Amino acid sequence: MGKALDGVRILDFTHVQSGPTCTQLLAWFGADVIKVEKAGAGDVTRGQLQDIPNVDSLYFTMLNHNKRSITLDTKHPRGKAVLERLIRHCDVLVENFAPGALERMGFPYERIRQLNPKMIVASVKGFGPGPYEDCKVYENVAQCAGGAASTTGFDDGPPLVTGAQIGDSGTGLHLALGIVCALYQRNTTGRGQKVLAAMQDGVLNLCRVKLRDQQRLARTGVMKEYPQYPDGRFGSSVPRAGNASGGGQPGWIIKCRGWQTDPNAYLYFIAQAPVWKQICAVIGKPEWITDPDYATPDARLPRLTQVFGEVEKWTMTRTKFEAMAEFNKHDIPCGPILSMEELAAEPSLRATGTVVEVDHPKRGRYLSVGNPIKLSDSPSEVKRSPLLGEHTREVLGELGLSESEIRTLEHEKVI
Ligand code: CAO
Repeated sequence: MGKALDGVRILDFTHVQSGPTCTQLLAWFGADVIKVEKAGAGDVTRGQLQDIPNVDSLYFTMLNHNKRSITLDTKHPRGKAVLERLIRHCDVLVENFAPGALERMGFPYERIRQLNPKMIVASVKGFGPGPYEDCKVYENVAQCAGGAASTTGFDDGPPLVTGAQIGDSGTGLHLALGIVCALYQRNTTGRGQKVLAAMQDGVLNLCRVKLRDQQRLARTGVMKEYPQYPDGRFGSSVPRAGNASGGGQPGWIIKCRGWQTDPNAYLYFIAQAPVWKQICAVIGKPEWITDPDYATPDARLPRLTQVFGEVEKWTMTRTKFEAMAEFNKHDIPCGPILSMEELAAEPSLRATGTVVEVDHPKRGRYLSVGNPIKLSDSPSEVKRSPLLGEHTREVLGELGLSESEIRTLEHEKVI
């Protein structure tokens, strides 16, 4: 059995994080991803946050698995000629340049379409059409502009960005879906099209529950599952909710044994209504099962602080894993706060390929994430990222360039 995207050729003009996550996903599913990098320089992340001098950084290696790398100066006339061949050769062009860069290079969409009407041209930009469409954007700008930061953190503190790269990797995921849809539609239309995933839009899409809450707040003036209720005040926009669950079942992060010295000795606990009796029994508050102040979800809403306080008294005498094991026996939903150290060592994640060890000729073995999406008939195999220009000659040969043409390009530093 081949791979899901066998035969799909991607001209990968992406750099930094958002675009590379998209093309890495497509490569994991079997597409031939040809990453085009600036001659002599390469993707800027190769040299950023290096942990080993002069060796491709983990930043780069973990975002560019299963790709081939060619170097090409696409502003040089001879480089442009090679790029034209690449456009004819590939199915999809993916880019996340600053707005207008592709046009300045001489390759607006119309020109690409002329060269290859079947080509899908997929872009990540910071913003969609509107007042900010010309702005450069990085991860945290998108988190702030997409509604994540204003709703993250505690009510008495400043907005917070989150560690999950929802602006970059999140938008890369959105773009990958757009590309696969456009490829699917091309099967019937025979035509390519443009695909745009704006980072602000992607973040807002992931923050949709907060847009839901904005409308609830506007209508009712209060959100009873938020920690501000009943003692705090609500303003006109959705406040930061601390660790509240954001769903119909209240939750909070509570301390477990060792929290004084271990920053991750915590558990996320959910006071799920269907298991309220079990919760009361486990934490030693059987009277709450019938007490009208605690017996129903609505009665508990103004008393969530007391509820979580009592649960915490119980969890503080156990490790997060002991507490989880006990709660799980009674179907009570909860989850330990896992550190990166714990995740890196977790055998079940290694077994499923979600965390993989990869060999690299210059850095040796390193740890990476593997494909988080599992297809039963198209399993992903994670291959190391390419060295800068490792496949230039190979790809130019496939494009039909002769040895003397390739030497000329080398001589003129176009590749
Ligand atoms: N040969 C010759 N020139 C090349 C080239 C190649 N192979 N590849 C890229 N270039 C040129 C581009 O044409 C561009 O030139 P001009 O500025 O003259 O048009 C130049 O390199 C730099 O491109 P850039 O503006 O995209 O890069 P930057 O470092 O200044 O900005 C970023 C980076 C990420 C802010 C910007 O690309 C951006 O906003 N992208 C869209 C949003 C996005 O994806 N952000 C997430 C990034 S990850 O946090």
